[in-house]
Amino acid sequence: MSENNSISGRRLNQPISGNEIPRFAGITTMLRLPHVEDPKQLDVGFIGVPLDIGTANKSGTRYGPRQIRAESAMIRACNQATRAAPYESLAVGDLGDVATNPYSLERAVDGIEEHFSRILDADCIPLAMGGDHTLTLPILRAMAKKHGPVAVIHVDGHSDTSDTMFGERIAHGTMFRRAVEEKLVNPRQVIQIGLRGTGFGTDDFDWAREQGFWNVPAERCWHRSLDPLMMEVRKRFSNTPVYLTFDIDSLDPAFAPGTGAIEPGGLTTIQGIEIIRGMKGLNVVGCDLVEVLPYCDQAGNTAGVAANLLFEMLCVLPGVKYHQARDPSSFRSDLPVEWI
Ligand SMILES: [Mn+2]
Repeated sequence: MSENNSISGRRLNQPISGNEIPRFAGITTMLRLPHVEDPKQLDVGFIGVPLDIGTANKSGTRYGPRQIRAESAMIRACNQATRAAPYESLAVGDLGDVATNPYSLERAVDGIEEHFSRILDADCIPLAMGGDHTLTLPILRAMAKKHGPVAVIHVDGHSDTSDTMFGERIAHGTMFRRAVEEKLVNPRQVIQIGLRGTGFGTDDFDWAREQGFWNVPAERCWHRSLDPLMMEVRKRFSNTPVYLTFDIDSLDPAFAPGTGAIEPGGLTTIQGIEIIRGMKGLNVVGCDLVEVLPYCDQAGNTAGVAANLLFEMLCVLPGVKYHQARDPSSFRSDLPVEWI
């Protein structure tokens, strides 16, 4: 195996550097990685899922993947804070989009499951870009076929455990109830972080709690670091395949206004990063980032934050190479260590 190959023997790809072709030029792919058709060539693949017909209110998340790709052009190859260098050990690429049926949610959902089953059969870890949150249900169906029931870290402003919406069983607020009914998840290994907002009743979140979900409301996260929470998550979710689903509306609308169901009092961007970095060491088998709505995202911040969170997800996948941190005293010994 040459040093240009990943640990699995696949060819390593490098994103196009901003010093080679300007960031505003070239064909737009996720993180300026090559567009690859065949998942067998990749350890990790980004997949766009342009879907919005599961949405209850503002539509337009079908344009989310394209906007995330556009804003991802700013992201460089290495993680300076954690010293992760994902492209040095994993073959990563952009697998393009699922051809979602724009007229039938049921058919779109079936098509997404089939698409992700093919990717999982190729032993490629999927990082999905939405798209409305409905897309997580077919991905969990594909995951359960491959891995059995998975543990889920669900970061969201909402529980998405309604029985029906407008009488429909498949919608962007019902996925996790279906996932329990279909035994795609072990309810005692589902954590929901960031839930808040008004309810149809005062007990909307109780069904999930009754199933055994670990429900961490946004209010429990206010004014504090989520590092200790993630330490507990790592203890409970070790030795099991873990799936991360990150709804961008988990973040406060101050940080991520470009989404269709905003709720004030949400997580900070910093807390979102803490959650993802806190997953390092878990057996992460896939992730998604959903509900980016470009027409409400006037400055592109929401898509830019989403792209960076997806990069952070890439950096905690099994097999990522981390460089050794430098000893702070090697820079200047008389500086206070906690501030450098
Ligand atoms: Mn959601």
